[in-house]
Amino acid sequence: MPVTDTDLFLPVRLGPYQLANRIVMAPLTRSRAGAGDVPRPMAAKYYGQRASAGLIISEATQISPQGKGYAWTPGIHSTEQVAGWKAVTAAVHAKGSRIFLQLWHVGRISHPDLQPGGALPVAPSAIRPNVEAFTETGLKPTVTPRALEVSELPGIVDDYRRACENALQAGFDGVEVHAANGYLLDQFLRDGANRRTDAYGGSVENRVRFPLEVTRAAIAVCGADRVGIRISPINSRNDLVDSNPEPVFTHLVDRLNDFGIAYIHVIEGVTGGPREVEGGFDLGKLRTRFGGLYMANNGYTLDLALAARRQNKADLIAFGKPFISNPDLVARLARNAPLSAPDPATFYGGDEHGYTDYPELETA
Ligand code: 8OZ
Repeated sequence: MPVTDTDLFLPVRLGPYQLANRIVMAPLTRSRAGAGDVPRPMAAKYYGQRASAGLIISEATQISPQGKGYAWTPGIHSTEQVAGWKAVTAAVHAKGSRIFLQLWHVGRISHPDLQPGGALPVAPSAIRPNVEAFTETGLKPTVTPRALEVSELPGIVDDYRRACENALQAGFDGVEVHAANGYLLDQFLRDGANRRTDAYGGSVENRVRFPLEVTRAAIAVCGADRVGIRISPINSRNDLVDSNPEPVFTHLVDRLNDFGIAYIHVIEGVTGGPREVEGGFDLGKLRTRFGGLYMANNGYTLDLALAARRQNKADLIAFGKPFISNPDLVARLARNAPLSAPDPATFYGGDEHGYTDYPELETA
């Protein structure tokens, strides 16, 4: 039975683009890049297979060698990487979809094995996260990062700026600033990782400063209507907490609203986990403060997505894991057809198995 009486499958405006529907493929790390952190040709096949999504957000992509924190993730800082991504954006555009690049600097969620010259990972403050890093030779405990000098911050903003220029050159339709899940920008936002006593730490205004400088750089390159941001306000992923997230994220969203960016992409709850979090706050407050599009993510089913649209709680719904195992997810949702379950053993690393070989419904 086709699902009617919803606008989930109807076109919607995002900045300069008319998206085919309100369903977004969420950014998904798959750790399958080749030598030089270059996307391999199979990435073009994978993203092309999923291009019935109104919008695709690329997997998190390092803006610089320093920004890398996981084995075999792709970058957007070399000419070879730009060439690799061109095949991806061409495959997506050939199917009539749009694709934004997710800009990633991991900060302290890394390991010297993954850093240029075996350097220490960098962070707002020298506080070790209690997690393991995913290196080419397996999981390793993280080390205490080096606190960034204030004089180094403009160089990182420049790395973001160059990454945006490269993204446009590679054919991306826009960029998403990754400020979620405990990586560098989230580390600046939260007092669990940011103990700085300069202009980038302490007060809420100071902690949002660096993420806003990065967003401004992205806007300068792409235009505000082709920039989005991903946040996870009530998430403790990657050992990152805040004593009081609500004022941080309401202030951040107010400033982003002033900038006029295209969307905020909100991970509702714990990434990949429960949607309700003890000590959290009502994320609906962020939606009402923001004039652009609100993209909701985390554990959405068809029913939750239909309800979110019916109650106007979100403009766009991002699906993650269901897109791994259902390349034709939009068609399946539109028919309320069964979804196939993804195999976690093939989430990270490897070849086309578990990547481009999930069948569509007709052949399943
Ligand atoms: C899963 C595995 C590795 C990285 C995130 C980029 O949490 C990630 C990620 C997810 O945002």
